[in-house]
Amino acid sequence: MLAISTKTKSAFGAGEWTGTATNRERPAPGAPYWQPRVALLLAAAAIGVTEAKARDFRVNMIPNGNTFRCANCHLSPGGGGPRTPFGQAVNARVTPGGAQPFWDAVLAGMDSDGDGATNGEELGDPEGDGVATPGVQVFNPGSAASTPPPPPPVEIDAAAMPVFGAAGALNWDGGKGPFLVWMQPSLGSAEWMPVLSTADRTAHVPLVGNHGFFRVEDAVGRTVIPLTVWLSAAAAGEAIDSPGRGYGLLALEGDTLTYHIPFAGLVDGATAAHIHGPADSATSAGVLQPLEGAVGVAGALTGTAVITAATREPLLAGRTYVNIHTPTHPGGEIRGQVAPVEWQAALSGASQIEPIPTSGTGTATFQLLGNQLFWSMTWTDLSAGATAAHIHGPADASQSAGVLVPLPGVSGASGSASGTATLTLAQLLPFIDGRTYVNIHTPTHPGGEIRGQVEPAP
Ligand SMILES: [Ca+2]
Ligand SMILES: [Ca+2]
Repeated sequence: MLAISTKTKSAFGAGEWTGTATNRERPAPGAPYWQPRVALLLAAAAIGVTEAKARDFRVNMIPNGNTFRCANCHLSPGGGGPRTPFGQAVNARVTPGGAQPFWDAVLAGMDSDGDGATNGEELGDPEGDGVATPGVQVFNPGSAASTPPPPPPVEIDAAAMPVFGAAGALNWDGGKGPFLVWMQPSLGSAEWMPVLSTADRTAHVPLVGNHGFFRVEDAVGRTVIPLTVWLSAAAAGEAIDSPGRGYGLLALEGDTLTYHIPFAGLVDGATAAHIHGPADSATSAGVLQPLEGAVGVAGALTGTAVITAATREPLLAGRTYVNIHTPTHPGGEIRGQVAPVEWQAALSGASQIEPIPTSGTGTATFQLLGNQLFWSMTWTDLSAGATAAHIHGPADASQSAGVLVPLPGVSGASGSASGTATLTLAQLLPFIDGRTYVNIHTPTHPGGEIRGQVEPAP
């Protein structure tokens, strides 16, 4: 009796190349044709095992590989032969018959078949971490004929845009993200300025000048960091008597800084404007970057500049300021500290000046636009229900200070709260200087159970 059996992994295509050939009846003498027939079967089985192993275990090494099986990588749905573009990309990452892992974020981020959807999006694992998103429809990353439908267009819900002081909360639907928010600096201008990039479908945006004109672009792989500046004569010096003011947006993409900073009320026509630094709000420093548009008693600083690392670092840390100079006030008639829009604080008992043993933790996030502060906070496992929460300052991480900005609505041992506050200059400047902290108070620890210094978000 002769048996031919091919062992396969459980993932092996069911029945494919698997089987047993048994010679039950020996042909009668004079008809010995069975031997070459069995030899042929043996050869077929051997080839089958080699090729099928190369294919089939790889099917299981990509997320949802079983949906299209061999057709992910081969033009022939049964496998073998010429490879699809995705199959070529896989082939370039493995040795013949090798079992090394090849699915990762890089392969997931490629669009091998050029149909506009990444391999990861088609296979339901956009991040390429090997964990497929449950319940998503799977498409073939090797075939442009199999492709996800385009995402619905982005629609901004302007009617629902709440406006708080100098800023608004923009909401939109549709698209697939990440998104790039644009602003038209002046009505009638053809120019648009990038504001920020985000994976969310909501953003706090500045309302500078006399109108707000925004658009949202979908599926943009750009990183734009928003910054804000709020200028006043009071910030330039106590001795300066001027109704001058300004409010603007700066956006940093790589080393390219775009800015639009309307100003008004100067007692004299502006002669120059610069970004100065590194300096906190109480000190002065030299020029890091001249700004265009310093003309007249009212106008707008508008332009684009390529900045150096020596400017970028303090800019992102809140350690630069914009100064507008006039003949009457050559040292600067109005001044404003440039601040990142995004801030955060991580709260713990260990961060209290006298460390508090507690399992309570919390996080706070902030968006600062001009003098408008949006805050959002979550906390868990406090020893008792929270009685109050505040931003305290001015103080560094080793100091205590009085209440600077109340954060109302914080109660319970765990929970979340959010709100917005319009800051005075005395509240705004220590915040940008990094000299404030969030404190949550409980009956057990009335002086504060968990605390965290407010810092620019990374
Ligand atoms: Ca694709
Ligand atoms: Ca495809």
